[in-house]
Amino acid sequence: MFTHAIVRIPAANFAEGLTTAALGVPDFDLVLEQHARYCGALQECGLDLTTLDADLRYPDSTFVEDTAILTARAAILTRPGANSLIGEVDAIRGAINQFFPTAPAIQSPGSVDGGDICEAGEHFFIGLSHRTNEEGAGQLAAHLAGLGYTSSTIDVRAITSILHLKSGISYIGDHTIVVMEEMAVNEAFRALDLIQVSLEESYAANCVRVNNRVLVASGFPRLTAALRARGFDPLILDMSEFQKMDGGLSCLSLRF
Ligand code: CIR
Repeated sequence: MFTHAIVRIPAANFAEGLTTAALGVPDFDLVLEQHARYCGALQECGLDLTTLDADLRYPDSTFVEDTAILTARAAILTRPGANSLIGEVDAIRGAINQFFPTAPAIQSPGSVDGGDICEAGEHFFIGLSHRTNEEGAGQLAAHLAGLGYTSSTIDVRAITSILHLKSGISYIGDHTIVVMEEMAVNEAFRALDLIQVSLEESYAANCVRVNNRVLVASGFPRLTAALRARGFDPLILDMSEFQKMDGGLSCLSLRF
């Protein structure tokens, strides 16, 4: 069970962040509205929120997930793989240290984005992407091993439609993993129950289990129905403006 989450209000220059999506410019009023609804959903799931002020120095800083890996045993600060994001770690360190006073960090030349790290119980899948490199993955695996967790890497560099590992998979508890079609045959998931996301619904593969609910992006009826059929309780959120900046549901909070 999670009890807390850290979120950051989107900055007014949100649209200047990094993106590969060709979905148009985000409407900032709608960004704020969708973010507020997202925060409300976390509270509905029983979480206390630490809400950080908007930070104009970092247009992507509302995507707090990329700055840290929070586990039940300890936190590890990342070193994001895009230059414009690196300073975000110092900007959030104080908030994380309030809950995790000693958090080691990934060191150069290693790079890790939190979006590449998928916790699945005692095991962590570490995505090798254009943001998370082998050195960073190795450092993270060593930290996790020190905490008693196992880990393995999954190379997603050839899957051009996703930014991070978790753009394509989500572990939602109960031995169940939601997986986009391109990754469904991956041996890494053979011990888990799979919910396969169809090609047209790929964006929805980034969903988030928060206590008794699963946050799911709106507009993806097949995945929503598949979750309900397995006994999960989807909480649907409009993510249109975050999708324009390559962001998904998991990116918008650090949950612990
Ligand atoms: C970026 O490119 O870094 C942001 N525009 C999107 C980050 C999304 N983060 C995530 O999936 N964890």
